[in-house]
Amino acid sequence: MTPQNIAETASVAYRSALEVIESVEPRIAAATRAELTDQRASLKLIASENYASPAVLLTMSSFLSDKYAEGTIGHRFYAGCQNVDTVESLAAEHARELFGTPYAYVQPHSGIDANLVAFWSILATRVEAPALAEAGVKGVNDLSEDDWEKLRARFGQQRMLGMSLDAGGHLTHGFRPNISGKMFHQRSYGTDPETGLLDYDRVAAAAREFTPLILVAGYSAYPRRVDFAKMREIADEVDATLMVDMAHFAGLVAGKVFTGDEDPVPHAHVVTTTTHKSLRGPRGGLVLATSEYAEAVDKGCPMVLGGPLSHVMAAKAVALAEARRPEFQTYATQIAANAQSLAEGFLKRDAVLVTGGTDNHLVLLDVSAFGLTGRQAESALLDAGVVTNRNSIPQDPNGAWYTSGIRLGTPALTTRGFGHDEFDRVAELIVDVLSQTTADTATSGASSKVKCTTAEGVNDRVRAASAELLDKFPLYPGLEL
Ligand code: DSN
Repeated sequence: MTPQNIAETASVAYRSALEVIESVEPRIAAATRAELTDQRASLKLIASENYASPAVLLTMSSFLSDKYAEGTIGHRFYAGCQNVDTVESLAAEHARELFGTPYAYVQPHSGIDANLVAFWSILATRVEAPALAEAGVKGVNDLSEDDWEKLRARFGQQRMLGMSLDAGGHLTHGFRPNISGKMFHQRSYGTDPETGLLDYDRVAAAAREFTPLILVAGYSAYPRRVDFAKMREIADEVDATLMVDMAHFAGLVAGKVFTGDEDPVPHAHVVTTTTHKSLRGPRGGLVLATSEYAEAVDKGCPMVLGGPLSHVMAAKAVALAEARRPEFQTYATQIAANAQSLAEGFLKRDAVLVTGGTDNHLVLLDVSAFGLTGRQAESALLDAGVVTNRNSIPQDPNGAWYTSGIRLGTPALTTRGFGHDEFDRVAELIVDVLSQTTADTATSGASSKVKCTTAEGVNDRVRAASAELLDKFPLYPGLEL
């Protein structure tokens, strides 16, 4: 099918679907239409968002949703799962081929779920299996009450080392507000206070001192690449399992922008990701593992996960098939090139970037240089039609709620077709808004970190300029609701 045929056929499919939905709950049909209108009209710079293809989106709207299929391929707790087996096998095969890994598990419903499966697989392999062997039994039901209590105590003693939140790490890497922080004793490694860059000697020193069971690498707000070969050396030295959460940059791995030591798959024992960020698939997660951990990962449902979302696994298969096409490599290369253009656009306008730039898909702008908190910058930009999210910067004086940074990513607008000139213009528009926004100093306490005012006329000017850019690169061109 040509792109034009696809758009026309998808238009018919969406219009028909919305008419059916409208007959039951018109407000849902209206909100769905409004979401497309809003997404079409805004500059989407949230680093973790993207636009999936009509093929991916349509795949999720199917009868596969109605089937229960707890268990794994060929080994389900329900009868009649032959089609789900086909779907899950295809998604796993595409993932294995795309990432060059012996084993892929495509059931996780999200990134958090994928990480929970990974944590469980490491605990099962490194804590539970040796305890069962020591006791000379096959399963936990065969353990005596005493041995069971000892095993439970051993689970509670395990340690995890991950990147600190303000350096760009993720909440699920052992932080207290997340279940991972309650499961593990946690310590974090930060970045060099001068450069903002990962310092592998510091990571190694922290690993030697803390001797974690799990060394977590990966980030959601670090604008640089990671040397996973070095991280593996550190893990091996302290007998830790290296787990990489590549949720943010999976598209750059799939698209062969990150290769060699920057590709986590050959180096990590377990790799997790979401499928909807730079990978441009449906919302969901997946886990890749070496054969040592595969058996435990395969028991993710019902150990950690509820019944698989078969319609979403089908959409993962479609998205992964797309990511195996040569044009996905072009797309991934453009994501990184566009992040460079965005960073250069800021730097030439004297804005301050954490680490001084980027070499992945995101840029972290320090908005304290504009006299604003991240919260103020986020809302000022939103008023001008620029969708971003606030984010902590290293040693952030404003904490994780108000923050001093704005995180900006290029995957979504690259999907629309933006290139160097457009991202330079985006930097110009953002600097235009932020340099003409002032914090509301008349207020005190929390309000002083929230309230701000943008000079008259700026928002209208920026909205008009954005509309001009967006009109050149329509979202889902030809798709009419
Ligand atoms: N919510 C994702 C992000 O924005 O980075 C990660 O959880």
